[in-house]
Amino acid sequence: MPDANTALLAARPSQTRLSTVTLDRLAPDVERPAYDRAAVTPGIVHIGLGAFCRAHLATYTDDVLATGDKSWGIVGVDPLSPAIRDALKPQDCLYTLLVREENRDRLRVMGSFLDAMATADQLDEVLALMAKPEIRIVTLTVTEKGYCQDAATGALDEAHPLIRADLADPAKPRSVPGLLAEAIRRRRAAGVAPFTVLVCDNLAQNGIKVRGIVVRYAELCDPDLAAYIAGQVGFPCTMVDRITPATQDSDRATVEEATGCVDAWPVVSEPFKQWVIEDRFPLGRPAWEMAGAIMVDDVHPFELMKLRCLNGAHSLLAYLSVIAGIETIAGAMADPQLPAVVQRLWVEDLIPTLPPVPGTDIPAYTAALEARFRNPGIRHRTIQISSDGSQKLPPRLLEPARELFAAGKAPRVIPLAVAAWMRFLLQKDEAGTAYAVADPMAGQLTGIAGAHGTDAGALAAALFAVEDIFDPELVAEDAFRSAVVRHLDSLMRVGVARTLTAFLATP
Ligand code: CS2
Repeated sequence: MPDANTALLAARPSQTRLSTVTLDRLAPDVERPAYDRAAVTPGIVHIGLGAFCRAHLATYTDDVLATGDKSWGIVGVDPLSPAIRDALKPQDCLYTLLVREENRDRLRVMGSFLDAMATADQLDEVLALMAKPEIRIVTLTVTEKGYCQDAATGALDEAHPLIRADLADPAKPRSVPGLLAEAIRRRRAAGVAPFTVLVCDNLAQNGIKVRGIVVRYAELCDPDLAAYIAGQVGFPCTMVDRITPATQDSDRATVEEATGCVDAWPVVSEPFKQWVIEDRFPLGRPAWEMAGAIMVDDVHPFELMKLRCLNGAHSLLAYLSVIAGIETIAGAMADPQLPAVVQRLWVEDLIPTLPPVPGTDIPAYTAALEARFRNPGIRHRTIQISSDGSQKLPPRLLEPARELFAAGKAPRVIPLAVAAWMRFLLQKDEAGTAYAVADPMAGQLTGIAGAHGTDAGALAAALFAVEDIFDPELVAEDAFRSAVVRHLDSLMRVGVARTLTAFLATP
């Protein structure tokens, strides 16, 4: 990650930096915190300081703070690098959210993050904060791979290097499961009731899964703590949604021009946002429903709909687009064929796997998704979405494929998405331009791709054997294997456009 802070300030030394004292110098149409930030106290520690939480959790919480409940400020913790902390601290953790609608931009300075830390050089401080009684919720956006899971089963990957290191020295955790377990251990030792853990990443049954991961981690280092976590700590499931592409330098320039202040790390998002949360918070929670969150007893139907229809379609579009040299999701939706392929993915393979979703008309939901994908103001790069396929494919596409086979049907479009991912692992698009595969399993996966090159059958067979990704039950289905190989062979021989033409010609 670039050190935006240093680069930007060096480039524009005379400009006004966004901060508490410069808030009143912002352009008049910029929305700013409608409450006295100095009176707000922290109630939430958020792990993972990327763009998504700063567009989503931060907005809902900012709205709650504006209603007068001052006890739910957020302290952000970066478990990877200090870069975002270092960008935010000199601006008193204020930053600009640039909401891009089709015809206009809306700017809002967010105040709900009160402080920012990084475990790289502040681990003790972070653990001490997490042990304080006023911290009642720990929220997380660390991406799928951040939980050190085996993606195919969702269980703790006990051989993960960070997990092995943490098990050898649990008081100095570097992994997310290790951090949560150690913080809960410290609270328990101090007689402080445990915080609620709210996982805001795109995992199926995210709370249940991460609870299993943390309990298993604790079993391996402190079985008594494991029993305590299993019995006492709440991990409600939640569905989160807001399309938030990674910030580009051009966004920084747009924000500076529109607000009149330099912001080292603004965030760009679409207008839409959705949050569905299981209402199980023993130590209380912000009244997020006042900001539009939906509190329910069971998140599962909502989560399946979003994870499959939105994220599954994103993955399909991302792999086909990267190979074809299409840079953004909006660009993919302007392709003559890709929107029709996405429609078929929804109608033929994904919607049939969904249970009824309370209060939701699923065809209207996918129609709205299509409009969101087309938003020309959002430059959501397909290479960004292509990252971590080993973690994303199982919940988004492989699990629904398995369910279709279990119901006696064969998926029609999912094999094409899987083939596109396999072709993507060759690290060269159709024009011969090289790109890097970003994935925790990149070494193994690109090694396999390199060894089998252009032999579709051999490449698919070698990848199907990777049980961390593929459920053996699914790859035992001949119809699945042969469809993937057929599409992969076509993608390699004739490319994306002709493969899609042939695909769309078949009923
Ligand atoms: C995307 C998600 O990068 C990806 O894999 O599918 O980040 C997606 O944009 C969000 O989940 C939308 O809520």
